[in-house]
Amino acid sequence: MVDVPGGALHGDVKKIYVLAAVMAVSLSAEAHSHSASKPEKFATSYLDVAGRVRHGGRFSISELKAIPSVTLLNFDIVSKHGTQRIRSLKGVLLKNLLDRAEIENGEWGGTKKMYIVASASDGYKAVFSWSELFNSPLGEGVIVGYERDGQEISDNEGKLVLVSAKDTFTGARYVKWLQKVEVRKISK
Ligand SMILES: Nc1nc2c(c(=O)[nH]1)N[C@H]1C(S)=C(S)[C@@H](COP(=O)(O)O)O[C@H]1N2
Ligand SMILES: [Mo]
Repeated sequence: MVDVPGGALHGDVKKIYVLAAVMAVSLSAEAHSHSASKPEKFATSYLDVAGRVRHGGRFSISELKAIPSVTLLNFDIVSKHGTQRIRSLKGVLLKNLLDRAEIENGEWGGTKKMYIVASASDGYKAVFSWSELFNSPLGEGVIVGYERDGQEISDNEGKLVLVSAKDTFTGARYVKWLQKVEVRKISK
């Protein structure tokens, strides 16, 4: 259990620490497993492109398939639990999608203050800076994926996902059940 620093706390205070620790552990266990019990209920079949763009809107999977695709080959989704190998993931480059939607820079240098939030239907979110996507090699590995190894991605993690294949720990920005990408700008 927890190691209370000093160890000289009064008994009741100690009990409160232990209780709080037990609650924290069970809450985080629940947070981690909420999508593990019935993952298919989070399946997504469209993507919203929103925020500071001129032509936002909702893309169905067939609309995404009409955009020139890229296929990422042989990369790993690395997490602290282990590694899953993806042999092939087909989809659309996120920066291509954003170019089509036309980011509104608003002021000189505006894009450099922008970031993109990718959100999933279970509430999971990952952030990219505009510069990472458009001014670094990392951007070539960030795709909205709709087909894995020649097949529709299973509802257990799809049908849409976002991956940043050039990350070190790819698990962190692997967004299962991708639902929305939103362009935002820091306020000052
Ligand atoms: N939508 C969504 N995507 C997510 C997660 C999540 O909870 N929800 N977990 C992330 C984490 S922490 C990791 S390591 C990878 C792989 O998670 P998995 O092993 O549960 O598939 O997916 C990532 N993508
Ligand atoms: Mo993770």
